[in-house]
Amino acid sequence: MILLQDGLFHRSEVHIDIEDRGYQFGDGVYEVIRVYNGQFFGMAEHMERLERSAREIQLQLPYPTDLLQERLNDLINATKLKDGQVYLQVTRGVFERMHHFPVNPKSTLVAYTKETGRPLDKINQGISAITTEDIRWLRCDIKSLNLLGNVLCKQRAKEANCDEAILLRGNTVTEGSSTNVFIVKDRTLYTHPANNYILNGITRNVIIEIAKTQQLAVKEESFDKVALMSADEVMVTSTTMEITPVTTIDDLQIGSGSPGPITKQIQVKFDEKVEKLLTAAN
Ligand code: DCS
Repeated sequence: MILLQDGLFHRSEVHIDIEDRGYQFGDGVYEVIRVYNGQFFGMAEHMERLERSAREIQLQLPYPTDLLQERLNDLINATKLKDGQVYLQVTRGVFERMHHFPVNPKSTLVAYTKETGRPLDKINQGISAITTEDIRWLRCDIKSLNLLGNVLCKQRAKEANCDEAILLRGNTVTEGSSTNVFIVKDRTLYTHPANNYILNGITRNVIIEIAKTQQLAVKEESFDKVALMSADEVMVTSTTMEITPVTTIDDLQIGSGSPGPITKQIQVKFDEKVEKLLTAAN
């Protein structure tokens, strides 16, 4: 089942126009929300970020986010989704192709579910990454459908047999192609500040909260490639990758070469939050 505007339909019944501005311009915003045991993780934060992204591109959501939450609940009930994710996007709707906004646009909202387990192998063993130039635009804080820069960077990683591309704007590490990046140095976590150069990840903020409860210092400060490569630990975070250690970057070992103690400590606390949902009766 697919949520289209405010109704549920079978996929074969859903028609997206070739002149939908999402299709032609990437003119829209999206969210990926994790579902554990049939329950949304961080729903309020995702709705808040969706509203912010929409506001920043002057896009009107078709209805308020409290209603949207109800519809998304209906969607996961209808699809009986237990473990997986919901992909949701809103575009500026259908109009004869022209760059500027149409008058009175009618936005298109689509959401669908996908069953996926947690990437436990990667979470436990770590991944390798490359560094590559951050070729994206200057409003990476907006969760826009325009992902070509991210796509090209991720493809580079794939061609190098790596799982993630860590992006460098000049000499500054911004984030991953689909993740936020944290480094640990002397028991302090560093991550790029939440400004226009990165997406302010929901998982990123959960990690910052966890670190604080663990008496670990967190500095939302930018750091350079030397700091990245000489970090004690590096981790990438996202809704789908959760907290994944990075053990090799550009073929060089990071820290001990295996997931580090601070990363593991934060993972344990993150798992406790997930476990709460996994054991909740519903
Ligand atoms: N940075 C970028 C560029 C992202 O695309 C994402 C998430 C993140 C950071 C992490 O944000 P969350 O913690 O809120 O997920 N990318 C989503 C995506 O496109 N697929 O999965 C998650």
